[in-house]
Amino acid sequence: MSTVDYSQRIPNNVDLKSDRRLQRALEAWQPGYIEWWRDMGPTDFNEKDVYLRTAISVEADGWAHFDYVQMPDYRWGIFLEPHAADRTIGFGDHLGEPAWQQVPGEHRNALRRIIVTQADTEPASVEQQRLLGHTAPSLYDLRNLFQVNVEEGRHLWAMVYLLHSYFGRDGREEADELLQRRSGNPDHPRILGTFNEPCADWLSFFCFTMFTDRDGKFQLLSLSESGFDPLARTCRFMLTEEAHHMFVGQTGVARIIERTCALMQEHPDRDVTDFGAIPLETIQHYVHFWAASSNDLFGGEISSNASNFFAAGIKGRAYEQKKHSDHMATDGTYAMEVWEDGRLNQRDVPLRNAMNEVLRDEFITENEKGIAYWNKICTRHGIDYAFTLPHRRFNRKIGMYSEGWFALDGTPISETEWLARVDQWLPSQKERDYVSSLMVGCHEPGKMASWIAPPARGINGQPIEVEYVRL
Ligand code: BYC
Ligand code: FE
Ligand code: FE
Repeated sequence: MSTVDYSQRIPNNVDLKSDRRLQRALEAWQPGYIEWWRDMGPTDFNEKDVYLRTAISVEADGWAHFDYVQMPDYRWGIFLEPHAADRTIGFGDHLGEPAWQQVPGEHRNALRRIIVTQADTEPASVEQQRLLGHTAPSLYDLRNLFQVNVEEGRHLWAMVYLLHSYFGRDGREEADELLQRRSGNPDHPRILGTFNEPCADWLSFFCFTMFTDRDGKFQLLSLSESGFDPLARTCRFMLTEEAHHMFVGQTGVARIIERTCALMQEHPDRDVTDFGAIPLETIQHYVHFWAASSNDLFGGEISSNASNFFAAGIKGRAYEQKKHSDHMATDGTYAMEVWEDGRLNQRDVPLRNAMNEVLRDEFITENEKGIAYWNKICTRHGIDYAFTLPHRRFNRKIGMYSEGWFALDGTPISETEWLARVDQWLPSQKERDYVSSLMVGCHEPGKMASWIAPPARGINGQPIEVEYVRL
């Protein structure tokens, strides 16, 4: 079961051919997907050969195969981690009961909503990134962009498989809708805020894969614990692909910092913009924007939805089994600074209602590690600069802190003060213009744009100079 059957129109390890109805439904959805990819994916590169990895098994060791592929021919498929026969529900009110192999009627709507929300982000990100190919800083980066794009496409397939298999007619309707919403379209937008934000330059792209894909990681971790077994197994395999997306973000920003610091060290009296590099402050401002927007993706701090999802056993905490011992979470509380009547008050919130905040904590802790790694680059070059994350209250659009104004360090401020200082915190128009002026494609094998250092190594043990995309 762990080997993927590539003889089928839809590659899979779920023995799709034994379920004719489902196979036909998915094959009927497939042309719409390809049409969407051709319209809304990296349109101008569909005829190019790209050095891509494709999943060929779900085993941890050696699941990937690398070869040159034209993206519309990528073998998008359905891969679930193997089924564990005696798996039980690991948290919430159904703790210890056998995991569900079918959707329980009473949780059907909640599950569908979660799956649709997860699904919606995948094509949204491809839409957001669709024009970046033209301005890639190297062929190495161009290839990584496309790798991320095809895998986000596969993540959509993973969720559509669940909708088609387990949700009948309304699942099929939702699957169709997923190809109709459009990132940033005011009349028919994607569901979650961050996925409607423009991602038009590579600094944004690297911040997006650093922070927004990391939200993906933590949402997938919490869904991997789900009592609905097919969802858990699907998400576990998606996580293996997610690691590369965050690598792209973490190392992408690191290479920009590396380039800037090297120039600052070499030319202490000059401005790095003289050399077409990006000032550290500008990078920091982009970090503020994308980290804050990605904080929103965890939802409200106090959430009855989150409590219901946990109680129902459909969405757990990250590493629920490994890290936690009380899987009921009925007695615990979470100490939180609650924003009410224009003031922050310390309150103990019932733990189940704070599950979004618990997950956001994990996210922030991991982001801090990424920031520390970037700061080592500054130190290594003797540059006195330290990147920081914005406080979780900063620039929020979702949750209770969206009702106030908060400085970078989380201090409540007035709207007037916010307006006076926002350009010191978020990318100003001038900074955006400068960054976008640097966005010219650098498409010669082995060459890098002026604002980014080369990667430490190439893809799959290959040299950096390989023609990763044949243009
Ligand atoms: N923007 O109780 P609340 C990824 C809505 S990323 C707009 O606060 P809840 C990827 C919420 O839906 C991972 N609306 O939140 C990354 C609710 O709406 P309704 C994606 C938002 O429900 C990069 C209302 O506000 N996966 O995979 O506990 C590239 C109040 O709800 C936002 C998931 O998100 C927002 N930011 O939880 C590619 C997992 N936040 O019902 C891919 C599935 C909240 O009042 N989703 N709202 O109309 C969930 O588990 C939950 O829906 C959320 C929010 C975590 C999103
Ligand atoms: Fe994804
Ligand atoms: Fe991703």
